[in-house]
Amino acid sequence: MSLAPLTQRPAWKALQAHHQKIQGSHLRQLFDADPKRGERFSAEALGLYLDYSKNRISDETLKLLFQLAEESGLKARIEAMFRGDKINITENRAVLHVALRAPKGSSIVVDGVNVVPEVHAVLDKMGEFCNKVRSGAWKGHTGKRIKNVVNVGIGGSDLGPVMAYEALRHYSDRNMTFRFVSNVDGTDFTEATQDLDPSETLFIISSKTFTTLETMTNAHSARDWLLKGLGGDAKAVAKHFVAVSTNGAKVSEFGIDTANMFGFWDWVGGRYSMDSAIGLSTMIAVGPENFGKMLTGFHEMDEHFRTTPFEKNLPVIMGLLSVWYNDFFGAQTVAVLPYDQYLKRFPAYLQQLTMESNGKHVTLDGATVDYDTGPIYWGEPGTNGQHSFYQLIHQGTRLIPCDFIAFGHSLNPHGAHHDILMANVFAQSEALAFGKTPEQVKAEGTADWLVPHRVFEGNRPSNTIFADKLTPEVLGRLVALYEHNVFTQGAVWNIGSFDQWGVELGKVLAQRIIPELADKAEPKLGHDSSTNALIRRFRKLKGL
Ligand code: G6Q
Repeated sequence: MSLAPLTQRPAWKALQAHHQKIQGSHLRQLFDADPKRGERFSAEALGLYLDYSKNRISDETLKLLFQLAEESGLKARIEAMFRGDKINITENRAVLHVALRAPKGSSIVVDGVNVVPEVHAVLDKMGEFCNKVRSGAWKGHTGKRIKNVVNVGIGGSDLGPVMAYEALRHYSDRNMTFRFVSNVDGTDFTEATQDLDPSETLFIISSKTFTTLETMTNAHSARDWLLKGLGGDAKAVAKHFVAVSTNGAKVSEFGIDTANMFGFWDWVGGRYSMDSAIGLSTMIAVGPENFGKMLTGFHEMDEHFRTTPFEKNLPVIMGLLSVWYNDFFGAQTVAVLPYDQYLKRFPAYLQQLTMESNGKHVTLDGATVDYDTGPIYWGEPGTNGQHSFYQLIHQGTRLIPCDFIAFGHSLNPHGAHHDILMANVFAQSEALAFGKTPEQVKAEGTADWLVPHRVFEGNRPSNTIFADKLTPEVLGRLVALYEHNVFTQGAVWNIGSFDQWGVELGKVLAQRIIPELADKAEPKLGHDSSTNALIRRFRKLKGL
């Protein structure tokens, strides 16, 4: 379908005019004018309640944003993704993370093949393997059971597994230790393994391509570490290494038996792969049943996104609100603030999901955009952030839309802790929206000179996502909510959300520099004067 350029679409133009009118309105006025606003501007699905009333919007804003989604062909794009069309056009690939959680018996066809049975075959194989490891039936080279699992991967092959392990730790086998090695900095590997016994340690080498420099470097160090610890018998590798990859040839070359390889497909993007075999560490930690529940949660959100009218569609609403702030208010970031310690790695996970997907400056047709795309996502769990960067959100000069995530029940109830936690999350969105006027500050007896410092302007927008408690299903729904939120944004901006060419240049340049750092003979450096000087200084420090 050929689309009008974004800034030429009627809804875009109408939103520009509308923004002029609404930007002067304060959330105080908007709430005063409609006593039911707090309930009216909410949507609920699958146990996730989204309160989006504390946004700088009116019924008219929403109407125009939904119209923009229509004019942007969002519906057709959603259908194209679910149908398995090759919507990742720069890599000529389908984008089918939704197939990873499709129930047994359903059908999604890619290049004439129904991929759902393949997905379930891998899940079954993962399940069998996990059960063997968890029960102790899988023995290490010296006959001991596996107590430690180390996932070696980076980017999409690391951030999802780390986040999911932390998020679902409550459900994990506490007799086992899980570690994650990603950085090529040798410190990461050393610290992750220094207290582990090699005879009880299993490495999962997670790499779609099995060529990624960081992961291969760490994988080789892991093999050296293991062989050194177990007396050098190369046969030990078979019992202590498994692979998650799409590249069987490279896996064999490394020395891992492909019987112990768990596959996935080129239609799974790295940052969308935590529910594929890349989640093997998650499955070992929480068991196949809980992993299955997480997949059910993902699938439920997929169906919600695919079938629900935009007005009630959680990812669509959130995606459009991001567009609203990003493009009309000039907001550069979105803060994600989970009020649950188990979600401490969720913002880091979202950084990749959102910014690698929508950090693009050309449209699908290759034209340079004349509007802003992907906002910067960041955050920390509450309440820690409150004692750190919230100051700027409350009283700084920048507009920072916030997503608060909260739960009705703690997984670790402890006296008054949960009430205190929840009081804080409710208080923060209230303070951001309504602030404190000079009159209110003065009425407290504050000296005149101090008043400006103690005024809170308010009118700072936020969403609150509220669920009962953090279960595997809820985690699946939450991640899929953000995946489809990102999809919605990308569809409006008409950009390719599923490639990541921007990570290539640095990789190529690093490969060129590696020998220049190691050469015994002074290399002839052909970089700019800054890079040349840095390389020379490093070589000097190395004593070369
Ligand atoms: C994610 C990216 C990227 C990728 C890593 C690891 O969408 O593609 O983060 O996941 O570069 O790649 P491998 O799994 O191939 O090692």
